[in-house]
Amino acid sequence: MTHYDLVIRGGTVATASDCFRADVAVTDGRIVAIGENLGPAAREISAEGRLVLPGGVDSHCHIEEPQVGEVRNAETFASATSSAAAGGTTTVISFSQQVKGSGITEALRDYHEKATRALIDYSFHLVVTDPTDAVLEELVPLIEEGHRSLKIFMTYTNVVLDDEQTLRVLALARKTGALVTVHAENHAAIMYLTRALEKAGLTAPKYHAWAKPMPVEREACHRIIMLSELLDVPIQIFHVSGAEAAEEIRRAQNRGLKVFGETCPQYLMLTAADLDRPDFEGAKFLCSPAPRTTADQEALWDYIRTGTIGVVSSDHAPNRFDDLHGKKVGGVDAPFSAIPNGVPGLATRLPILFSEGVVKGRIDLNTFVALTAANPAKLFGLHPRKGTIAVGADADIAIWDPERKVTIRNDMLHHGVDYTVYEGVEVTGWPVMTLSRGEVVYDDGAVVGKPGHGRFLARGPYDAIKPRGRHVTPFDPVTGEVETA
Ligand code: DUC
Ligand code: ZN
Ligand code: ZN
Repeated sequence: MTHYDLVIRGGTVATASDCFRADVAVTDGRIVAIGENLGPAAREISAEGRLVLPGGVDSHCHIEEPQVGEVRNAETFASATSSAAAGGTTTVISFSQQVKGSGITEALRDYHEKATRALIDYSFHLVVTDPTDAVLEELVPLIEEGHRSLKIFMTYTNVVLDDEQTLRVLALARKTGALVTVHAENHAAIMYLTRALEKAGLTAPKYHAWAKPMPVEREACHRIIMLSELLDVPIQIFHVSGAEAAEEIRRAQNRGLKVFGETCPQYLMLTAADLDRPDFEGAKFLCSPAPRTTADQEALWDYIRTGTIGVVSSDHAPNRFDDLHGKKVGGVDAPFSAIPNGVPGLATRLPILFSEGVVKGRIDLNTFVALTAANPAKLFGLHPRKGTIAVGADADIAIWDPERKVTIRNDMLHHGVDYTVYEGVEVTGWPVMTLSRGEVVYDDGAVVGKPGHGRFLARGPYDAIKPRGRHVTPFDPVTGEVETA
């Protein structure tokens, strides 16, 4: 007689806090038992010599976003989630865009429709580009129905918010219970530097890093921290690229503020020198914030180890390279300011971090699980359903061969992009099987999941988004109340 739908036998289970040898039993898509010598199951998978890890939670990826001008997002939900699964990730959080001047609801409904083709579970951040009274009102029921995170930009023409608009979004997040995620760079400074570089004839991809130097990121981090402190709203700062920006977050955290930091593998692996590769190849590495220095990379590892940076996401930005709707939208002589920003990374996020982090001794295995699964799940209200191996959790599991040596090639990544910034990089450790709610979606090189298996994850109110209840003055600017002594 079988007891379970599935047992994964004899692996080393690792969570954000523990590491132990055990069988993991699954029934109806959930983990129902963890222990030694669990009873028989309809399907048995041997994990001898393997690691059994929670599937990754990638809380920052750009998937099937609407075309902007001539620039096309190279993924569908089917391709992007295939790629995620191939890299051991089982949950993605992507972005529903508000087109300035139009509402949010319709775009969100369209986006939900597209996402029904996902192979793995997903949730959305709502991008707010135009926080008018009407838009803010429209957001309330959308947040309440489970879209518990907003995204705002401090740069990029067409989407940038000024400080007053930012405060309006922060206030709404406090009132309704949502986390605000932030792209932090100083827009006016970037525009000024870009124009000055163009005037000087310095327009090759490498000058992207000169138009967006660290001070523009550091200042924006400082400012968004100040604005969020004024209204007592938790925030996450996206894609921290180096020491000075991370230091702003550390100082805020030391003062007790709920400011969370994220970085991405590209900031641990690339430097500004990569933008200087010949034949327009530098465009492949162009992302914002810009890649920095090797000293910044080492500093980021320190900020990861000490917990200032708690999440490593991909910021998967699927612009094809050899494509007039991708990196070459402005031609191969285009100035850096006309090159779409971003690098792909859904499939490589976990193997790069495992190899560079765990195998090279920079972080331990529990920290790896925390950074890539447990922490993003907690920060975005998905824990303990996602991000851990525990009885009652969804059976989202990645089985790893910790010793497998793989030379990364674009054609093994199952994404819609025609390049990877890690082409030819050798890593140690690779996921050999990925399960989403107990279904195998990736099996040793082959994506075997079905589009439509993935489900939307509605998120209720949760701990990380609770305000601290402390105000800069006795006046709470969000509620209008005055504290009495
Ligand atoms: N920067 C962004 O802000 N978004 C997508 C990719 C990138 O590099
Ligand atoms: Zn960004
Ligand atoms: Zn992004």
